[in-house]
Amino acid sequence: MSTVPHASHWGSFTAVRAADGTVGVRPHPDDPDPSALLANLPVAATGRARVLRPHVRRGWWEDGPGPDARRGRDELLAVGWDELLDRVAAEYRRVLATDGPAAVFGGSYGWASAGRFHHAQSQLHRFLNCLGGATRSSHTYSHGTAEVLLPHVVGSLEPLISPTAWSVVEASTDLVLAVGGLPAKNAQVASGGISRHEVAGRLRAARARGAEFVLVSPQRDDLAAELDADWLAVVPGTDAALLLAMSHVLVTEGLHDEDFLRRCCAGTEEFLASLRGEDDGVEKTPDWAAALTGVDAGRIRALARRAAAGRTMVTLSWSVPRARYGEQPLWAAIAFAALLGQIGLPGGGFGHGYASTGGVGRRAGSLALPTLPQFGDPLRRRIPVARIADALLAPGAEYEVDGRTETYPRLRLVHWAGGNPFHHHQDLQRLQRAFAAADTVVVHEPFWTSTARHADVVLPSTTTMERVDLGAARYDDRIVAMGRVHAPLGEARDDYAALAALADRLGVGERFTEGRTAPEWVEHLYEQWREGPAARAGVEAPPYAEFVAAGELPLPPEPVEKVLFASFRADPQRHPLRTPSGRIELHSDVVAGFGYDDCPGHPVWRAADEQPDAAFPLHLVANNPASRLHSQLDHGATSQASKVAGREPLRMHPADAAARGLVAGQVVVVRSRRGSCLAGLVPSAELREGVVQMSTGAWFDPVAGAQAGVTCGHGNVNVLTTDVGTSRLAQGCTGQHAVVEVAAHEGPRPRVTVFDQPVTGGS
Ligand SMILES: Nc1nc2c(c(=O)[nH]1)N[C@H]1C(S)=C(S)[C@@H](COP(=O)(O)OP(=O)(O)OC[C@H]3O[C@@H](n4cnc5c(=O)[nH]c(N)nc54)[C@H](O)[C@@H]3O)O[C@H]1N2
Ligand SMILES: Nc1nc2c(c(=O)[nH]1)N[C@H]1C(S)=C(S)[C@@H](COP(=O)(O)OP(=O)(O)OC[C@H]3O[C@@H](n4cnc5c(=O)[nH]c(N)nc54)[C@H](O)[C@@H]3O)O[C@H]1N2
Ligand SMILES: [Mo]
Repeated sequence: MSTVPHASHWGSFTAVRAADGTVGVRPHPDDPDPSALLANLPVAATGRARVLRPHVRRGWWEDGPGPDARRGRDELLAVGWDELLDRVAAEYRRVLATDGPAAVFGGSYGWASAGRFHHAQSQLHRFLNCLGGATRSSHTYSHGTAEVLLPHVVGSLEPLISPTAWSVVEASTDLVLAVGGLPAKNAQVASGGISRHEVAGRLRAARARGAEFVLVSPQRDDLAAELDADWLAVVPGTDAALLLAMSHVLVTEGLHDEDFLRRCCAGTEEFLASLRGEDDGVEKTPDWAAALTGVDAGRIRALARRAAAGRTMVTLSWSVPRARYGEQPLWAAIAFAALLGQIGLPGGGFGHGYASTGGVGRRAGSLALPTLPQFGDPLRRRIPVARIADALLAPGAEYEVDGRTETYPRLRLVHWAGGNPFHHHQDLQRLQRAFAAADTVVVHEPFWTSTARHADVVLPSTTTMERVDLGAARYDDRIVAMGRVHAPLGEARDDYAALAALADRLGVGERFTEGRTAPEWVEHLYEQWREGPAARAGVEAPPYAEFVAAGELPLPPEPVEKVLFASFRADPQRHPLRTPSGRIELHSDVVAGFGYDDCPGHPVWRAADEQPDAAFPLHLVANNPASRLHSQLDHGATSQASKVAGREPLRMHPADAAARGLVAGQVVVVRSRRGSCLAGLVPSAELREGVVQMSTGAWFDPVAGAQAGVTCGHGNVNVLTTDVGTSRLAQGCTGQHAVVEVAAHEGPRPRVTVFDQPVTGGS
């Protein structure tokens, strides 16, 4: 038996390897609330669903590169690393010579794994930068809309990167108004690693001190039951209307803070005029909002008064803007908090994404971390991250984003490492058509995800447990010496090694590797950090060998009393925000100047284009899963334990189930205008009636789907969602919502095949 320290996005842990090679996982002893996701890890060492050899799609291997609708259906051939990398290098030379680096798409969005050196995107981006760059993507699926809107409204991303610290909320907030909730399930995870899960404890302590909670969400369990929250079961996509009506109450009842508005806000008059309906003829009263949100007008009034009566923290989850017109609820939440006048006071104001991960609000994260240099992107060509299918399908087409008109490049070679677009993107059948339009798709993956299955070239990657690395994240309180738990399975190689071999063939090998092996790089990054940022910050870090022997390096505690925008509030002249006015912009002349009717110059109410109707009467909430990180390790123990009849569970209010004659555990078919999937039914009174919920991340299984007469036989929600941006402003992801119908599945119930080894041939 051997024990090895290791780190993952959902917690630090000790891997225990038994004599027979099986791997077990023990949570870190310092973790007060370890994540159940740890139990998904052992499957990675078993070989199940692992890519064990390099593979190539027969059509590409035999007929050469080019658009091909067989992608995802063609036979895959197991081939040798060298002959395959020779062909990939030749394809790179061809594409670069004929179309230049903009024809390579290297955005490669995705969470990959923890580990500062082996981080897959960092490796791929460094490789591409050696070759002259590539078309990349801007912003994130997580909070891309905020990344575009917040700079216009508050001049920075601080509300989502480092809002008021949890410790301050715990000590000072009277009322937590949680729009989109503070779901414990999401706080299990923090990008790069998390050694102590603290959010549940913070919330409990705040409650014990006397803080009260109001939950605005279609789902009651978006806030722990022990917090005794009042639940406003809002209709999905209507939060902007609710917040505007609450703002209307503050103003009509004189509960707004005129001094704060005068000193710290700009565009107040335009915003107040729009609440009165002077722009669109609709006064934003509680009665108006009640009809849209499903929340009683009296409760809307009472909530606004309650928020004004004490110290109130308005929080908005990242999910709420991840929907059509998602800019509006975010801007409306900021405007409501501005009217309350508590921004910059301890425990008041607003924050975006508390509990959306376990890192938000945790530490200042001011100490720089060990980082692989990427040389800078010489091309600087970006598309909005969630517009990838548009770009592949419509080269040369114009689109608008954040006041600019841009053109999609002609993308020929798509190169992905560390992401799973056939999980994360919307309308997967459209994504299949988009992938068919590429000349070549190269994917590095440890697992046979659907993205790997839609590639021309599949390069088997190691998992973190097969390599040495540094586990560290901005919000975490230690650096973990991630040890190698077991040898690589099959012919898997580190992404670094695969890219180094490709770089060699393309004449940039020396630049890419700087002559170091992967373990030498890890030591080098640590030592550079130790002698640089750590020494400057007074952190006493031991030499690398000692660090590895100790297994981790605790980082000194940081002051965690941050109050967002405190200095701005105290003196807006001396500490202005980086907006044109230097203040919070309740109306933005810049945004208004773009002339976008789908995102005008101040927060407005916009109904999503697609509303429930006779054919598709149910709102679908397609949110992040409790039992895994996205699609990662969907075949792991915790994720598998959540499945119902072998499918992804669909939760539905018991009354909606009864109306359809559906019972618990039944296999159902979920349909939208885009596609259909199987699911396992879970009736639950935790949902608002008329709303169903299905998590993202079940591996897309079109093979089982075809046998069952649906698009996906397993339950990937993204066959149901719409591939459209939030608005012309942010062009953010809108995957959180769709409208659907659910019925009993009468046809065959094929076994889920997507975790099996694909049927392959030999070359
Ligand atoms: N409908 C809907 N869709 C959504 C969302 C939603 O709310 N609703 N949420 C969106 C959000 S917020 C996000 S962040 C995205 C997440 O989307 P992704 O980040 O793409 O999802 P992951 O499943 O984390 O994909 C990571 C992939 O990297 C692989 N991987 C892990 N380690 C390594 C490695 O070392 N090397 C290589 N080469 N590969 C590795 C994993 O096996 C996995 O396939 O999904 C988005 N999609
Ligand atoms: N266990 C686990 N944790 C994760 C992740 C994971 O995959 N698994 N993913 C991580 C990532 S990348 C991200 S970006 C974050 C995501 O963080 P979020 O985007 O905040 O999380 P979601 O779970 O997608 O949505 C949170 C809740 O919002 C509610 N909601 C949906 N629509 C509406 C609406 O219109 N109005 C209101 N008021 N509420 C609504 C839903 O009930 C849902 O449960 O989570 C991170 N944490
Ligand atoms: Mo995300």
